[in-house]
Amino acid sequence: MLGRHSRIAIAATFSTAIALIHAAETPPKPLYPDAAPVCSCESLTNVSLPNTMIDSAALDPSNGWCRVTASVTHPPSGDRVKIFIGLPVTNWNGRFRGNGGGGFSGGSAGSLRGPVAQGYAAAATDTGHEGGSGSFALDANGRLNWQSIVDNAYLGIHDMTVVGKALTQAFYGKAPRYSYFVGGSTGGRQGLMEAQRYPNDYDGIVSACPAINWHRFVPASLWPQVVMLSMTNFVPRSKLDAATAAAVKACDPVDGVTDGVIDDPLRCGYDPKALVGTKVGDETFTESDADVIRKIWQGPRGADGSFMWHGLERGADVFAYAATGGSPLNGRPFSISMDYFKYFLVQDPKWDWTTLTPAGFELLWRQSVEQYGDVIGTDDPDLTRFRDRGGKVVIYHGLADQLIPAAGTIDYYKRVQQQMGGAKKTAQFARLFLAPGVDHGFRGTGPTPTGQMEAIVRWVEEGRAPDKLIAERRDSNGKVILTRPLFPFPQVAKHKGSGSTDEAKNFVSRPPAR
Ligand SMILES: [Ca+2]
Repeated sequence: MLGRHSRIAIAATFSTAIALIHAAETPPKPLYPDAAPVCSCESLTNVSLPNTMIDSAALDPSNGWCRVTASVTHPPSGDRVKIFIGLPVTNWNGRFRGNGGGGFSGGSAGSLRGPVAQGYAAAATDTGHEGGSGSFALDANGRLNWQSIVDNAYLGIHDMTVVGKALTQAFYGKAPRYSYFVGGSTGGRQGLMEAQRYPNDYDGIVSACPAINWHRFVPASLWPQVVMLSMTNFVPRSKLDAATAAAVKACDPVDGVTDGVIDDPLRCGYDPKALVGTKVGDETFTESDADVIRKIWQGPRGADGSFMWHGLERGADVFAYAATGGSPLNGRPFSISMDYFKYFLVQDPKWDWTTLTPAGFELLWRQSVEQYGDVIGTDDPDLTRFRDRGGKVVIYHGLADQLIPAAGTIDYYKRVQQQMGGAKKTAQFARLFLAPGVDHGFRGTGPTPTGQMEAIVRWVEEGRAPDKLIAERRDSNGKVILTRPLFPFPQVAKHKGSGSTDEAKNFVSRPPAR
């Protein structure tokens, strides 16, 4: 029987990756020390904004904030983008903060708690539909609902930002001095979409494990199932885990520190054929098993061998996408990928994925690139307008991400560098930090990145760019037991050769080994 709980945990990871961002945050200092509301919370229902309905505005008795809900529509469509806003009554810090969602969920009111407690005027949105299903892509007649798709892809977050800032200004009598967007996974994608499409919305963006390249990587995430189905070999978790463990064992020491973490998985070429003939539990690892795992790591390829998309890095948990179990063994596609095929590509909620051939998969993948690239791809490297208005962005990604291959984010960042005048010029406003050994929720054998929010605030408000982030591991009592620096891509952290490998100060920034 397949572990139902592990599937739920993975889905939760996809949407709550960003929760970790708040863990070690220090509240930023207030920009307007005498800031106070200039009107009652309830009176915000009278604020008039185009195509916007203020549904409610009231003090929340549980925490004393002013809570507002609003809806935006786009005539002649009858769509309804719901917006949640939290305004601190006593300790507004002078800033606005937009908060991202996860998976197909645009965001939630629950995400406001942390930011508002820190004094931000904060907003989130459902981007036009409730819940985490992709079914909103089809209307009642089973046809593509483009308004709904566009609301989710980019328009909802922009609406949220416009309405959120306007209500902030109405409540305090002055506009927020700085605005930040923070999100992970889909939220990371939403942040970069804002930089690409609405560059005036935010001064600073924190984009964690961004679900950019959506039109390529989301359909690509069905690839492990396509491989196993077409080879009639659903590989059990024990063998997938054995291959991951063997790859880690082989490539871990290459970075100079044997700690169970592959610092640079993109240069790990471990081939699972080394396992062929060995025993994994009661079973023998076969040639075909090696083939399946090799193809999952490689990523989807066309019938002619052409590159389609990146696979998972060695060291990432292959089981997340394979999800094999049951008797006889079969696989279960990742829910977001499955919804995308059903509602966006095949446009048939009853579609049976087990009818899919590699050729059919390739066709649907190409349809995705063609049909949705401009809408939700979020891979436009031209950030000129964002840079020119003074915008700054911190992107970070776990190198053992089991849901979004980090290689896709690296690929995007390199294209930004190319488009924006090279590595140096790009580093003046956009930096990428790769975190070895951590997954989509920034958990794992490696330490968890911290201080991203402080980094972006310092960069935007004081002009001090982050030269590193510190990743840390804590024990069960919350005590920090290991720290490691993360340097801006492409630099990597290299142990000096002396001193504890558990202390960040013993690592220096180096170009990656080639
Ligand atoms: Ca290592």
